[in-house]
Amino acid sequence: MRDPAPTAVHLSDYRPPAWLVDAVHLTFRLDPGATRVLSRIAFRPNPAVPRGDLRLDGEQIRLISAAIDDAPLGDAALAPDETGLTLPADQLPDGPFTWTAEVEIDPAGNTALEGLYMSRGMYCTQCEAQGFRRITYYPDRPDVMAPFSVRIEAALPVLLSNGNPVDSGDGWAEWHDPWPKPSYLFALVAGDLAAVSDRFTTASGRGVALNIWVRPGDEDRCAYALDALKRSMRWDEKVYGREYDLDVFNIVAVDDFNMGAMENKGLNVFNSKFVLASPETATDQDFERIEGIIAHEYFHNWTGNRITCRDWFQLCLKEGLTVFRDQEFTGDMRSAAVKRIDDVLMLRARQFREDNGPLAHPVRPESYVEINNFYTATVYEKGAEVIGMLKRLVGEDGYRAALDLYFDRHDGDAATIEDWLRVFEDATGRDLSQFKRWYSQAGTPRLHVTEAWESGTYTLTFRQETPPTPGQPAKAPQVIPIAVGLLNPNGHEVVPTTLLEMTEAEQSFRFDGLAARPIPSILRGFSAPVILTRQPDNAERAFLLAHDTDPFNRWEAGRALAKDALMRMVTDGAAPDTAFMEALGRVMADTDLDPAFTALALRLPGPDDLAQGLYEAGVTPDPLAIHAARETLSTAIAGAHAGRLEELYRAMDVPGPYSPDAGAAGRRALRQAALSYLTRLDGGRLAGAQFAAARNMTEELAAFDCLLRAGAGAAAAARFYDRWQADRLVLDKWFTLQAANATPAEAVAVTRRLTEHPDFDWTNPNRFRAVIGAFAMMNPAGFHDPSGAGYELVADWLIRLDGRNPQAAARMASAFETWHRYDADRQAQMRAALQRIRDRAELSRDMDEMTGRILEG
Ligand code: B3K
Ligand code: ZN
Repeated sequence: MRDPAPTAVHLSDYRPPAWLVDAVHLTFRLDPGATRVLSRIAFRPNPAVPRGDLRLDGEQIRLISAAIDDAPLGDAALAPDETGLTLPADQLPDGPFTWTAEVEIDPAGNTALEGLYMSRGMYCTQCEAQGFRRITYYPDRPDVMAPFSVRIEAALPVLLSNGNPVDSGDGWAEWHDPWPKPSYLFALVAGDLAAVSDRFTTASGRGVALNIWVRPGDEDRCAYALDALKRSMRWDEKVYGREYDLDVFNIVAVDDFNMGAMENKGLNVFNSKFVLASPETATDQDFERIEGIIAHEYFHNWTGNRITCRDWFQLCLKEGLTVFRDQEFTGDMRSAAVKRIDDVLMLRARQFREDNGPLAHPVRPESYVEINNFYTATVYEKGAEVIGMLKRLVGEDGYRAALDLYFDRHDGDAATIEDWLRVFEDATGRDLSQFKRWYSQAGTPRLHVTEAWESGTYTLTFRQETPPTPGQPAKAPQVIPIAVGLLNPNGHEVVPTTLLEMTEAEQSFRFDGLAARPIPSILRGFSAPVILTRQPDNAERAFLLAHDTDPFNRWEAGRALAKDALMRMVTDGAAPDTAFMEALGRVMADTDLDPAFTALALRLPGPDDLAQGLYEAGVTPDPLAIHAARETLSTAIAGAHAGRLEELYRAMDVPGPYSPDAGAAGRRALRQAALSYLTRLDGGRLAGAQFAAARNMTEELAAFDCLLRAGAGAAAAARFYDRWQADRLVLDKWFTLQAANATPAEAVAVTRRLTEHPDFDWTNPNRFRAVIGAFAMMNPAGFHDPSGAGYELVADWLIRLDGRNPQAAARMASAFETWHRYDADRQAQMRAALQRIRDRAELSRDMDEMTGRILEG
């Protein structure tokens, strides 16, 4: 049945709860098809608001019985609707009372993977954002916080919930979480699991037992996650003064999971992809992501759990801040410069794309139909950028003072963005009312620059403008921190990084006393999430690539050269730009550079980045032409630098046992970049040799990738499959690379064939993403096939998935968010595919909202 007519929830309608919860006791009698949940909840009237009804959310659960203060409620008093039940104020006791209820739920039949569900024989939960209401009747909103006690009964060896273990026996276990928490942080896991354990002593001397729970057999793949956890715990103590606050910290790896991981208090649940790693099965990139996600979920213990969100509109309060914190952590563990470049690549690829299309929304949205649709790049990544800007504006000390105040003032609270900004104002004396627009205005500001030079004075004039976004036709000027440095024509820095604070629509900044007209390095470190429209000539870009002291802008200059070369190839049929290739040669020859940085410089702008750039420049992008230009330029680079590439390939070999550290990973990244160019010259000879002799998954997968791209991957694909068919996570990579690398002409057929493979278990979110997600997001030339067959294929699968797992399906609908960029035929095909999804008889609320917004925006 189609979901009931979706209604939007508005931030402006927020009302505090009429009833608060003092304690929650839950008993679970686990059974795959009929789990019983007994709840005992102590309610009391919220003294801050007038007496009111008590609304208990509940969906897809069968109410068996309920009582108030142990007096059973008859059927008449209990009339649940589709989404819960309301207990009218006049039928409730005047003061505190206890609600008890027994309900039955069906974990095995729960394919949405929200609430309590089963993953290959294991029980697990996912409650954020609104999954708890599928477990029992409860005020399922983040501003209702309570301590939880949980008893689990099941004939399974491992029974876990939040907090500290209290007691256990044969077939049962009890847990108590003393820290008041909202229901979205509740978790339960039960199954046949093995632990890899360690201990951590906090700065104040508290001993903490650390466990990573996995399926028996996976124990040898947990060491890195465990190490990353300990480093995260220490880092949060050192950098933010935050200690862990329970006796145990449990992490569980689950195979069927809709997202990356979940920060449930004391019991993090992870997609197994972001826990399990060994040198043979995981790449350097996997190791880095595991480190970052382990840190992210751990950091949520303070930014998210101890201080949570008042309502879901405040999601960026915990997500933007926690992303910012995990970015800082990775920057400290690895290279800060390389991390910044990686983050900006991701921001532009995902958030700018979102911000410049029909799904654009503010970092703090003002309304939603399905909150799960708002776990977006804007809330997460732009949310983190906004915090980075705040930190730049108030400085290191101001930031630390504000954060200390935040933790002091709001520990135990369900807080808002207003609370967050107020601690910065109180700690630093700054007025942030204009800055607050970053939270309410959607869209990526364009920053235009003009320069003037007159007798020793150099003036930069900036003009900001943000294009209209859905529901927001006009924008007011925002506070833009612009980090600028100036170089003299000899390449020496004459003005070191200076932070200009732009607050007006148009504003000038003067630099006096200069001997010669300087070359500006603007937006150093990508100091604000804006699009700088300035198009310096290529000589200036090459100059900055050679001399800028800011590593981000140095890389940015190279990227601008590459982008310009590619865009001219696409629009004017230009030949590969020799000046760009020479500049790249100089980067390759510079042995002072961090290999990880050089590897990034060798990576050409991605197809989606180019499509965005062309559209921005008023040109309708043709994905096939973009693909062809990238191919041609890559081959030209290989030809022009064959000797140097071979030398890099040899020099960047990392001998000895594998270590995932940043230094070794950076060398391997550069070596693989060289291999991918060299494959264009030798048809895959070197890649074939590397594939045969690979010492770790990083080498094996990179070689396989090169062979596929060279059209010489059939034998490698067969071998890789034979070797790894029993390993779910590695097999996902096998699927992904084939869908992502198929040539434009073959991509639809290849992807369709992959979906017919016996190992294509589309009900597993990782596997579905590995094939359909990879095709739709990583193979734009295939997805945008002029016949429309790529859109059809993805739409068919989204229709199918929507019936089973609406959240995962709706997320992937964003593959269509770029329809407005393309030619009339493609636009019509993309819109028709979206419409076909919408015509589905049982369209989910998730998908209804996503496709509706994409089509209307
Ligand atoms: N907070 C979770 C995301 C939950 C998504 C719900 N649709 C993971 C994270 O951001 O850490
Ligand atoms: Zn998070």
